[in-house]
Amino acid sequence: MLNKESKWVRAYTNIAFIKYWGKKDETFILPQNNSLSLTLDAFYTETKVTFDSELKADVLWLDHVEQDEKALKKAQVILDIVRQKAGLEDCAKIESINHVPTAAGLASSASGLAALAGAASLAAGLDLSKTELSRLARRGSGSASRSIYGGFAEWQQGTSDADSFAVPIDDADWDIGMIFIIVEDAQKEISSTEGMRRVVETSPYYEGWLASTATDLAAIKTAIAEQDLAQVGEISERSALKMHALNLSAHPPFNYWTPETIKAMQKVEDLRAQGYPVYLTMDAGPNVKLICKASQMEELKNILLQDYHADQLVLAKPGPGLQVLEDEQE
Ligand code: 2P0
Repeated sequence: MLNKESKWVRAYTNIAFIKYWGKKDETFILPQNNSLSLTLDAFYTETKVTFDSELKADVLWLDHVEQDEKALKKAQVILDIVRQKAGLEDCAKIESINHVPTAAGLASSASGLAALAGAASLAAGLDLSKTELSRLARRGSGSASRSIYGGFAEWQQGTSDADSFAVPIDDADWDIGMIFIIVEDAQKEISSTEGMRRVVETSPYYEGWLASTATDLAAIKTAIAEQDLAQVGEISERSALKMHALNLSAHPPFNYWTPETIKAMQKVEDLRAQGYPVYLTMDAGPNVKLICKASQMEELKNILLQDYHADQLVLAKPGPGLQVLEDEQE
């Protein structure tokens, strides 16, 4: 047991290069396949937890606004595990600030739940290893398991709660970056949880997804070790497009794209035709992310400014893992 410390903890978001798209167990959030992501420096969440015997219920303040019970639900899964581990009964106040460079509404459950796992365990006096933090973050949101680490991390699916966690793969201290093209900031209509469920239950292609993802994962780990951007990009693009193909093949079918998504996808092809090593990835929403050389991001941004406003373009480099901040925030 450490002292109980209410400190701000920062976690950066991550974007998957090999996607997590399906659960084996919804309660413990055990995935159907291993996934692999890059933690990025452009988006992060800072969170502080205070356990307080005076409180009558858990409360969550996000960006200085008190949230309703629905927003608290994922957070309470983590709080309850921490309380049980620490033998605590007090309710908690969670204060959380999302740092997003534009008004793009890109709040991320990955950074949010990873920061909460760090802050809640610290506030309860638990001294958790990174592996334990990754397992704890996973219970809030699968992708959060990967944001414990900087650079490339792989979430190993494991067989149970005990062995499903992320491990660091590479610090990504080489020439790789990401450009976010924000085509829309609206909330998605079909949550990741619902989308994954529908795909696992109904897509006739799901077995193909699982078999080919194992191949993609092995290939991308080799490409990362060789710092081979073209291979990393090609494999990532393939993984993202297959994930979106699963959605189209579900019953009933769904997709996250808008006409602007397709235009941005076309733009990536145009840039590639011009000789730039640029590859796309997309998640459970309409925005398109470009995997590219960090050293070419400014040049690429200048080209993209012909079609997009500056506030639609966010440049990101590899980011660090979970950090405990020593200074009082805000
Ligand atoms: C990923 N996504 O690997 C995939 C690709 C979105 C597309 O993980 O249900 O918030 O809380 O475990 O982690 C987003 O879903 O889902 C996600 P839950 P999560 O990044």
